[in-house]
Amino acid sequence: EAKHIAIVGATGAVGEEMLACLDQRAFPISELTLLASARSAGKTISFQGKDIIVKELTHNSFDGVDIALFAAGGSTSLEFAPSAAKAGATVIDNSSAYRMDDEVPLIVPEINPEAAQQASKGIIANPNCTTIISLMALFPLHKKYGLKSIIASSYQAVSGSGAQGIAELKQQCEAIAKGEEIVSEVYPTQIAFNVIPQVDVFQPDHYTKEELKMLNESRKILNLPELKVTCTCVRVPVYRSHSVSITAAFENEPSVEEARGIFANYPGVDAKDDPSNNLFPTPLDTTLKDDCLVGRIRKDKVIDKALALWVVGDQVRKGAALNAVQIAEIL
Ligand code: A2P
Ligand code: 11C
Repeated sequence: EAKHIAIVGATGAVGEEMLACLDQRAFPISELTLLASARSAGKTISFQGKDIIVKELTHNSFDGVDIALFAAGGSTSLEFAPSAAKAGATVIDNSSAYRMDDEVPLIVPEINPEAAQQASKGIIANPNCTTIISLMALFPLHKKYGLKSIIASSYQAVSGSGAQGIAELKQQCEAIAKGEEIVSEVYPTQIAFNVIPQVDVFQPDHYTKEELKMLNESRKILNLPELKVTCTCVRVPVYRSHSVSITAAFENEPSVEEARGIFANYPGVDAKDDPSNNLFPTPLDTTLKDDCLVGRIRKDKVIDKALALWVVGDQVRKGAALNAVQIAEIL
């Protein structure tokens, strides 16, 4: 049965990708409501040959809406998601606002689709992008070997910061090429030709919020409350696709050959791993692609019963928009 879909943040980087995913997956839509801030009200966005006028988000935006996809940041979700749920819509929220709420399922469809039954508040949360991409590689291994711990470093694209992050990298690259002044507003320092070991804000324990999302969200999605996770999240001057370098330790001895086969046979992930031919995935390989790619798979030389690996995924797509649309498909 076709659904009335609303997108909150339709003019943003993730909202735009949600539209592309709905279209490409031929999601059955009876009506499409596009919402953003007052700044965008009146703009038109074309979808499947029709021009749709963007409306300003208000508490009364959700009459008749079946599924509301939220991609306008945490404060907008906190303020407006309850109104959408009250109007009878199921909210799929891309922000971090509700992820750790016990009454809100946190879902990666390839991992825990059954959790969608427990949306008692009418809200389902879409996990953090770095966490989704990491778990797309780790979950199939967990099923086989039993995951015990994760040590990770991320290499995160500027589109993770939305349209403004993309604009800042572009401005800086162009300005540097011309010998002009750079503008740094989104990031604490220059991102072009640099890397910045801070994603999201610092917490009292000197981890950043993004790093703690990897810990807390992985535990919730995998239902492994004792899972150990340590992570350093780094912003890199890449437009799109996050990469994560991971050492994962297991209960049972893993095998490199077997791991490659596991990825080849699991939906949403694939192996691209052939050191003898210099084959490994890079962010450009997954840009605009649905699947996450895993390479550099090897036995870790420090940690027992552990694999080192490199996973890459389009974080605007699988890390955000696609994952949200896949949750809508479960509904
Ligand atoms: P707008 O384009 O009108 O500012 P991004 O993540 O790429 O920065 O996009 C953020 C999205 O969230 C945009 O669509 C933006 O709309 C929307 N947005 C931001 N703040 C609000 C708000 N207070 N109310 C509704 N939409 C908002
Ligand atoms: C980034 N991962 O790349 C962030 C963006 O909790 O989903 C998304 C933040 C989140 O900056």
